[in-house]
Amino acid sequence: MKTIDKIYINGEFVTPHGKQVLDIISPTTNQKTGEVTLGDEVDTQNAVAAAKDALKLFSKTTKEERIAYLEKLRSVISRREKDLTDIMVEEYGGVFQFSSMVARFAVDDINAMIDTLKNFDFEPTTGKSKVHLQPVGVVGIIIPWNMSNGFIVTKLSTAIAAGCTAVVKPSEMSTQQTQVIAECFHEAGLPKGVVNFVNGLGDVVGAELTRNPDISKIAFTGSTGVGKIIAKGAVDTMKRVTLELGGKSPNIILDDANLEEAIPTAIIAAFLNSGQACAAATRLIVPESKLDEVNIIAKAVVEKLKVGDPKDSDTTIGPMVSKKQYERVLDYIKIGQEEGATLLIGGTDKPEGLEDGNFVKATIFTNVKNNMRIAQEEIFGPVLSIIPYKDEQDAITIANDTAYGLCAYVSSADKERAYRVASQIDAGRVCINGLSHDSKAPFGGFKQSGIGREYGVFGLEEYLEAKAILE
Ligand code: TXE
Repeated sequence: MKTIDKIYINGEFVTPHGKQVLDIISPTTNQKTGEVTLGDEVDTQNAVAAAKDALKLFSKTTKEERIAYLEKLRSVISRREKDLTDIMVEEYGGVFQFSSMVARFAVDDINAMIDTLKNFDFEPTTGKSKVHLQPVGVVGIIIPWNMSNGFIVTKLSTAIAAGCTAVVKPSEMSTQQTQVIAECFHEAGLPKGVVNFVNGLGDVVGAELTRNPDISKIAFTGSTGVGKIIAKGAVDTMKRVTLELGGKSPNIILDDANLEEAIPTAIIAAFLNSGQACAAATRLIVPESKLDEVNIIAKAVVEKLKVGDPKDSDTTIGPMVSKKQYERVLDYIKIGQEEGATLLIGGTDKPEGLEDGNFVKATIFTNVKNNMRIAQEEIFGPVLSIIPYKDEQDAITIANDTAYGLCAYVSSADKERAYRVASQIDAGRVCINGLSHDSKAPFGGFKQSGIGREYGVFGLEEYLEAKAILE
């Protein structure tokens, strides 16, 4: 049995003031594997006070000093890559391949931030004036469960680069991962109070961070619904907000694409992190004339995908994080059937031999209309909608006909054509011919996928205030 009974405030692992205890349940077996004691408003206020105090000195550090902290952090995280991977697999059933990639990307992201910082000018001249870019202050970082450590590292390394201090509230479903990541930040030897971690509920710890007047900015990743609550709450004290929210990413297969390559890649992009990813390419938009061919290839690919134990390196789809999430995904599969979409493969039955955990069959609906709920709402599970289009313009119209705009994908044999189509899609990141990651390229959403950008220069500027000094 695991016991998480400490939170990290002012450089120490301390017993929380909060008394509420939550069971930790394995998504693979639905058995209780441990308990976590949650922090409360008092713990949050203590953490904010520590971060506010630490800000006095940390905001004055030189960029060379902050680069040195990030380099130390990089070496600790690199050394603990395996622990970070294993805990993701165990805690929320993240499949091994994906979890190890997230741990590796954490190191890449720190590297990219070090490089960004080296080249960043904190006192640029604009017109006749000198501009001072100074840390925004104490940042409240609120994180979901699905790529918890990756999100924490990206946001905290940016905060540190900017000279900010922070209080992190992870999801109550990722407290074990947070324990490991907090140990990494502790070992990196940052001054006391620069980073603090408080486990707790959204409407307790998250809400306190959102209203606390000593917090200057909230950096949030999570659902669009909670993002709206945070944005409304933050406005009372005029906090800056960056919100990285949900998505319903289109994947346009142009008529010149090699389907034997594009469709298997599209399936991987749809079922990324068992479909529990904001960037998942959940709407596959294909030429009407090639729908039958696409269906045959997609079905054959999914028949070979392994749904099962997330520890196995050949598993593509692991369990849903919780019973609640499992039921939500099944509800959407039923909705798809009621809406009249054709179930190509998968469905609501439990995969054979996996009756105990929160496992869902890899599911594809075809002949989906873009106005169906399964094409408009973020399901957050292994459910893909194949939507036929008439011509290129129709494909772009369908891609943009969504409240979201986080990511998009375009496949074509002709790169220039793919770029031309990409430039017409309303999304913060468009990948051509498959998934890719760039730790310096801006990441964030158009429309209801969010506000602001992360990574590189764009991300760093979100943690800074600009002050013009005129003579
Ligand atoms: O996210 P939530 P969850 C979507 C996805 C998924 C759904 C639920 O559709 O099914 O969100 O996942 C905290 N004030 N995405 O539960 O509920 C909460 O405790 C302040 C998309 O993880 O948005 C947690 O720490 N904070 C997304 C964090 O907000 C509050 C990633 C996220 O919780 C709060 C994950 C409040 N009132 C889920 N209420 C993506 N873009 O990847 C909750 N929280």
